[in-house]
Amino acid sequence: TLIPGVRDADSLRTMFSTALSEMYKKEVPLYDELLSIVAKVDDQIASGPLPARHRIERHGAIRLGTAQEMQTIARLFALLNMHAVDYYDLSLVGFPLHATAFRPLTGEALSRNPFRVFTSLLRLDLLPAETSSLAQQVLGKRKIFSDRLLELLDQAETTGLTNSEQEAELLEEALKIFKWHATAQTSYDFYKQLNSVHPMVADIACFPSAHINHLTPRTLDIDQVQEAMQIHGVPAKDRIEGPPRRRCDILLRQTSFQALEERVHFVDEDGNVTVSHHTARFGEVEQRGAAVTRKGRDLYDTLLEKADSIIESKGTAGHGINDDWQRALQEAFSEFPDTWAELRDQRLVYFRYIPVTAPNAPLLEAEGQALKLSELLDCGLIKYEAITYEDFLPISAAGIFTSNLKGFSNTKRKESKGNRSLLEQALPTKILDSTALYEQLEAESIETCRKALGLLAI
Ligand code: OOG
Ligand code: NI
Repeated sequence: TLIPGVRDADSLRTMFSTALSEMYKKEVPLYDELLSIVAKVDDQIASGPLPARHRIERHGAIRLGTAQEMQTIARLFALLNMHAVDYYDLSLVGFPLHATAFRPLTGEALSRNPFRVFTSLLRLDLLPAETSSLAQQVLGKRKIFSDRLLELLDQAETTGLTNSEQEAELLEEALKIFKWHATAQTSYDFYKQLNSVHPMVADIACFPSAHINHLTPRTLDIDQVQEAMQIHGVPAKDRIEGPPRRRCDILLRQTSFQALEERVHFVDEDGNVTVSHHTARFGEVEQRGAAVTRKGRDLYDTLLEKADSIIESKGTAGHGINDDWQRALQEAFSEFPDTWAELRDQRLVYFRYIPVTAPNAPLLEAEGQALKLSELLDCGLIKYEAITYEDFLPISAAGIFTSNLKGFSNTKRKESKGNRSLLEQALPTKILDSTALYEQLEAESIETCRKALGLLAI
C-alpha cells in the first residue's frame, strides 16, 4: 500500500544512516578506527572507481522487546523505503529471539543506498513464565519512541512530510531510539535476575532505548581487515563467519570485535544507585558476494556442515581458531564451483544481464526474433554480473551474537522451526522472501535486455 510518506525516501535513508554512523563514532571510538582501516584496505584494492553505494554502505542491528515496538519501527523504516525481508530464527542456537532485516527492495533503491537493519524481537513465549512477566512489566513501561516521533509518523502516513524541516525533525527524533543510555531503567538485582535467564533478556528489557548494538561497514577484503585489526590491537573475534575466501565471492563473510564493557548506573525503587557493567555494543565488518539460488543455498548449508565435521574429526581446538577453520572451509567448499561461468551454468547464483550497446558491438540481425540467453551471451550482445547478496545468514548471526556475550557460549544447533507468524503479527505485514526478490531482479534485467535489443523474446 502506498502512503504519502516523505519527498525522497532514498535520500532520507542515506541521511539517516549517515547520522547514525556519526552518532556511533562518538559512542564507540573503535568503530571510527575500523572505518579508517576499511577505507585504507579498500583504497589499496580498488583498481577502478567503486560503485557509488560502496563508501556509504553499512548495516546496523537493534533488539526490540515488544510487538508494539516492532510495529512502530516497521512504520519508521517504511518511510525510508526499508521493508522486512526474511525470517531469522535465533532459537536455533538457544536465543529467545527471532528477527528480520529491514532493507530497500528494488535495484534502483539498492543502488542508491542498501542500508539494512537486522532487527530482533524478544520471544516472550520462549521464556519461563516468571521471567516473561518480569520482562513485560518493565517493557510495558518504557517508551523508546518520543511523542513527537509518533506525531510525525502519523503525519507522514496521512498527509505526508512535505518540507526539509519536518524531515530533519523526523530523523532527529528517530536517532533517539538508537542512542545508548548509561543509566538502566531497572535495579541491579533485577538486571542480574534477567541476565541469569538469558543475557539478551537483560540487554533488551533493562535499558530505556533500543540502542544500536553495532554498525557494519562493507569491505572488499575481510582477511586483510581482520589482520589489520589484530595489528592495531582491535580485539577481533577469532573466527570469520560465512564461506571461505574465494575467487567468486558468494553470500557474506563477517567478523566482529568484542563488545565494550560499559559502565552502567542501575537505580532501585528507593533511588539507590549501583554502578556496574554491561556489554552492549560492538563493531563488525563484512564482505559481500553474490546472491545464491535455492540450490546454491542448499549447497552452502551442506558444505558449512561438512566443514564443521572436518573440524570435529580433526579434534583441533575447535571452531575458535580461524586458520584451522578457514582450512576446513576451503576443503569443504572445493565442491562449490568457483568461476562465474560454472556458477551460471549450474544455476547456483543470480545474475544481472546487461545489454552490450557499445558502438562496435556485433550487429543484431535478429531484431523482432526470439533468442536464447545463451545465444545472446555467445555472440556478445549480453554480458552479466553477479547480483549482490543483501541479506544475512542465521548461523553467522548466531556466531556474532554469541561472540559478543561475555561468558556465554552456545553454538550447538537445536531443532526449531521458529515462529514466523508471530513476527508477522507484530509487524503486521508479511515478511518478504529474499530469494523471490533476487529472482525478480534477474528477470527484470533480462526484460531490459530484450527491450534494448528489440527482441520478441529471450
Ligand atoms: C545481531 C547479530 C546479527 C549479523 O550481521 O549477522 C547481525 C545482534 O547482535 O543483535 O547483525
Ligand atoms: Ni551485523
